[in-house]
Amino acid sequence: MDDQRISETLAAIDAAADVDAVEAIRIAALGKQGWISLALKSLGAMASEERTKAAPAIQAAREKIANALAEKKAALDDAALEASLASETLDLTLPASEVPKGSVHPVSQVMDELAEIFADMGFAVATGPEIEDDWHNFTALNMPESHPARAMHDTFYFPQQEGVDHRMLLRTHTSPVQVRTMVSQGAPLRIIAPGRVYRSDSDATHTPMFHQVEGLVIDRGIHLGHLKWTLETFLKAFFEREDIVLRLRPSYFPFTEPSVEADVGFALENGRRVLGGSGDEPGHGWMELLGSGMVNRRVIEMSGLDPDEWQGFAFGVGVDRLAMLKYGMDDLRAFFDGDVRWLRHYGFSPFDQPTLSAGVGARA
Ligand code: 2U9
Repeated sequence: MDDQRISETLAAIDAAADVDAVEAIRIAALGKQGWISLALKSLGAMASEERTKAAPAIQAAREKIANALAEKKAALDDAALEASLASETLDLTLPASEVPKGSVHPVSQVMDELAEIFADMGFAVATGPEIEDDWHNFTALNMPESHPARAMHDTFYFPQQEGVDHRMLLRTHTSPVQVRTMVSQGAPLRIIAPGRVYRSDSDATHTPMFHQVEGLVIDRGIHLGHLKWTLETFLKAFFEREDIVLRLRPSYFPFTEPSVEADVGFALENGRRVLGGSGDEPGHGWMELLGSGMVNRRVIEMSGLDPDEWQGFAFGVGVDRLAMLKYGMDDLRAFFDGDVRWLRHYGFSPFDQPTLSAGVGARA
C-alpha cells in the first residue's frame, strides 16, 4: 500500500474547506474508479498468497480514509448548522400586526360577540347538523305534516330515499339543534344555537343561505319576564347602548305559545336608522327585530320532558341582519360574494377578540 498517498489523502481531508471538497476526495479514493477501489479490485488478479499479504493493508487504508471522511463531513455539517443558527434569527418580539393577514367576516365577528354576551348570562353554545330530518326540523316543533307553516318555510328537500321514514332537508331554522339538545341533555337548559339555515328565497333582503341565532331556556317557573329581561340585556350589550327600548307585540309561531315579536326603538339620524330611545318619541320609529315566546308545551312534551314541571322561553333572530344593523351594511348579498374589497372594508382584525371587558364590538 502506498503509505505516502494515504497520508496525503488524510491531510487533504483535514484541510478540506467544505463538503464539496470532502466529496471530491471521497470520489477520488473510494468512488468506483477511486484508487482504493482499484487497489481492492486488483486483489482479484493476485495469487492467493500475495493477496493474503496485501488485502489487510488495503482494507485498513480504506477504513481509515472512510472514517476520516465521515468525521470531517460531520464537523463541516455542524459548523454549517451553527452558522445558519447564528445568522437566521427570528425575532418573536416583533408585533404580529406587521404580518400580512386576512380578516374576520362580520358574520363570524357577530357570532363571536353573541357567544360572549350569552356566555355571561350562563348560556352554552349548541350546534347540530345542517342536513336534518323533517321530525327535528318540523314535527317536534309542533308543525305536523299538514301544517301550513311548513309551506311557508320554502324548504330545500332532498329526494326521498327508499326505506327511510323521515324526509331529509336543509334545516330552515336552527330550532332542531334545540330539540336535539333537549332530547339528549334534558332540563334545565340554557343554550344559544347559532348557524347556517337554508330557505329557497332570493332577493336584496333574502339569500338562500343565511345565519340565525336562536336561544332556549328551560327551567322551572320560567315566565315572560325572564324572556323580556334576557332580550333587553342581550340587545343593550350587543348594540353597546343603555337606551335600547323594546316593544313586545303578540304574534304567532307554532313552537311558542304565547308568541311575541320584539321591536326596537330607533331614531332617524341623517336619513339612517340609529337604534336607541323609544320609538314613540317624535322623529322615532319601531323596527321589528326578533321573534320569541314561551315554548309551546307540546314542543316540551315531544322532546321528552314533562311540561307541567318544565317551562321555557325561546327566541330567534337573523345574525346577518344584526351585523347589518350594527356595522352599517345595506346589501345582504354582499355578505356572500367573497369580494376581498368588501371584506377589507367590513372585516375585523383576528386580534380583536370580542370580550365583555374590552367591549364586544371592536372595530377593524
Ligand atoms: C324550540 C322551541 C322554540 C325559536 C324561535 C322565533 C321565535 C323567530 C325568526 C327570527 C328571524 C327566524 O331568522 S328569522 O327569520 N325566529 O321568530 N324563533 S321563537 O323557538 C324555538 C326553538 C326551538 C325547541
